[in-house]
Amino acid sequence: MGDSSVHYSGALHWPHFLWKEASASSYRDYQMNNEFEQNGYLLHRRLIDSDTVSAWAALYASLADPNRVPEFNPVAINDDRMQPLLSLITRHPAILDAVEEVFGPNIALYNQRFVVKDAKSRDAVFLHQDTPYHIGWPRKLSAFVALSESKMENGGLYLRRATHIWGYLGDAGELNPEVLGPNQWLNAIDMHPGDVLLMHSACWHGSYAHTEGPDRVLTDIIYQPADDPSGKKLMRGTWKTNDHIQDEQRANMFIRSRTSRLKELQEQLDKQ
Ligand SMILES: O=C(O)CCC(=O)C(=O)O
Repeated sequence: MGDSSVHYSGALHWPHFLWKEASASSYRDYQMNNEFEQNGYLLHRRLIDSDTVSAWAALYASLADPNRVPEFNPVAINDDRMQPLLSLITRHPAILDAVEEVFGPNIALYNQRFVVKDAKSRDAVFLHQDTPYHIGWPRKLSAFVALSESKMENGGLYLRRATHIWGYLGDAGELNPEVLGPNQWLNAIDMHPGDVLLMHSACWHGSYAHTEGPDRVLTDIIYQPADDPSGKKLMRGTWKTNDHIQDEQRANMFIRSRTSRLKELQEQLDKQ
């Protein structure tokens, strides 16, 4: 993908002047918010204790369907039988605490699913951002909770630092890393069970092909501030909007769109 160097994730060290004036109690929030805002992501090592994550992984394995028919996005798994497990993970206090450090006390859920590299989805996922696929406001983040090892060999994620700053790019699809500057370096994220990666939805990211090792199992839980009408469920604090977009409204938002036009054109081609 035109990336010449790979930087592995690690703790960021802030210049002393940035934090020495912060009081002891505010230092942690201050640092974490800045790290997320500046980089577009934040990795929490071992946020979930090993007993809990082992239980989640065992539940996932018991529910996983080896004969699943991959959807348009082959890594995405969010069928009905996964929903109770996803809902359990989604409300874990340590994850909500981490999200609170970014978005503040009023947090809503936008979407929950697993993203998995299993026998049905071994391919790489190209460099993209998620914002064009969402409705509502762009201030959203994905919480990738590792239920398995996740590294380059088994299809791990990589991110391009500080790309979220460019916001929504006006179209959806494969992004060109050649346009990025030296501060937008590639970070291959090596995760262990219980690690949680928070990623701004506008951050450019992709994943490697699974070539060896265990199936890679991550959640992709999208949280957002509770003032966004596209939120599905309040997770913490109070709603800060009286307006809530209903599923039916969401499904019928467009009379005609780029997507509906593409479908029409495809149908015409299929008839020929
Ligand atoms: O799970 C992966 O490997 C990448 C998933 C992803 O980025 C997406 O579906 O938007």
